[in-house]
Amino acid sequence: MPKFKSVDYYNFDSLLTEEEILIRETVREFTEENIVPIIEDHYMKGTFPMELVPQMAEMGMFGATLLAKYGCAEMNNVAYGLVMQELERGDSGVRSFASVQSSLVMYPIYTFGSEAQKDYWLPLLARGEKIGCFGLTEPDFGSNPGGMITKAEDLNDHYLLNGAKMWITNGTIADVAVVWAKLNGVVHGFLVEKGTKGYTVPEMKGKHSLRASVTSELIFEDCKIPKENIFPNTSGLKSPLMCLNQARYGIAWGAIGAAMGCYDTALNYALSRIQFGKPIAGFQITQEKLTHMLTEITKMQFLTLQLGRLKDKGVSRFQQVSMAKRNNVYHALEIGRIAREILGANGILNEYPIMRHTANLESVKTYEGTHEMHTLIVGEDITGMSAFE
Ligand code: TGC
Ligand code: FAD
Repeated sequence: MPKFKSVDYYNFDSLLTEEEILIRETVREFTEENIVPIIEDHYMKGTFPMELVPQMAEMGMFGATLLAKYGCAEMNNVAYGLVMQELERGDSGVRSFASVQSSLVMYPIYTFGSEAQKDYWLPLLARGEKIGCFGLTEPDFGSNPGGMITKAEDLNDHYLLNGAKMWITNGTIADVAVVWAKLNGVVHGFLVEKGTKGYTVPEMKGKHSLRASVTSELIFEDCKIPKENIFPNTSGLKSPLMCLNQARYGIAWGAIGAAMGCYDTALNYALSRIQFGKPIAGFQITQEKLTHMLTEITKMQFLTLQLGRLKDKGVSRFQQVSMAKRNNVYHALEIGRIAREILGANGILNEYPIMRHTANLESVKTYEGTHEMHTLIVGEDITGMSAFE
């Protein structure tokens, strides 16, 4: 297959700094050399490519926006977003791994943790020597996490944790889980370490999507959690929702990468596949498809760049993050499906990345708030009326 060519129809790069471009190019090369050659094999086997983790850590991909004193790269949010874009052009599972480690594990430790929790965990997580996961969703509470039933009791010298989480990315391979549970009816965050008695982490099997990613249940049966493992600085459900903003932001960028991968593959294929005596790229219907794909990618780029700039200034709002996650994943999935059409039967083969990206995006559309949840979040913002209940 021809080497991936940058998708930049509107001179998007002129809005980036040299450093942002350099970071993007470095990760693009990493993806090309290290993810693309191995990912189909992992996807078919249903395994996560752990061999990528040390190099991802070395390149500063974990907790990339956090402080250097914890071993992090102190990138701005736009550079971080571009990293997510390039990783997801490789595979949504690899981007998910980096998202969870950064936005859902390191961010809450950094934001809500004690000094001791930060000093101990952040450097280890940044170096990829420890892996984390984030447990919010429960079997009976997905879109409505506020209803969670996982419960902690204060037994003076420790907390006792009971309950279950489901659909947890990295669960089985994680050394530490950030677990959200109710203590006296209020949501709090706890660090649950691998090996804690009563804590089991069965891997969930049978996925047709995100196969190169570990997804697990977390089960807590009378787990004794040391007192020092509660986050001291949380404020109810709002705290896990703040973590979701970070991850949703990364997903908005990541979806652009998956869409670019599908578009680039479809364009190359259309230029070389001959039917009725000419390349299928020369038929009007194919051109309409390519035009639609490129237009949507271009719109995504500008929406997300502006969101990143607002975030860097500290003025982005969570509803804006919802709009970008909703829009970009929706159109990335649409682009994946159109790309599959352009490749005809070849579109279903794992020789091309399209079916994998498209299947992955089905999960991405659901996790971190479903498309419908983001519609209602923006809808409430516009109208002042909540339509959740
Ligand atoms: P609600 O009353 O609306 O909110 C409670 C308080 O939180 C505030 N808030 C937020 N703050 C920061 N960021 C956000 N995104 C926020 N959303 C709400 C809100 O203003 C309120 O503050 P205050 O001061 O008034 O108390 O809460 P609700 O229970 O009605 O929930 C609303 C809803 C639906 C928006 C929320 O529950 C939601 O977002 N549901 C979707 C659940 C979800 O996204 N789960 C994701 C699980 S993690 C995951 O999927 C990881 S995938 C990992 C990977 O592999 O990449
Ligand atoms: P439900 O909430 O049961 O929703 C089912 C359908 O009903 C959806 O279409 C939804 O939009 C719709 N719906 C629900 N309520 C309303 C309403 N009020 N109005 C209109 N429509 C509504 N969670 C974590 O905590 N950590 C993780 O690391 C994690 N990783 C994941 C990895 C994968 C591969 C997947 C698939 C999920 C992961 N999740 C994780 C869980 C994910 O966040 C949830 O699946 C998601 O929030 C939706 O919850 P649900 O699947 O229970 O769907």
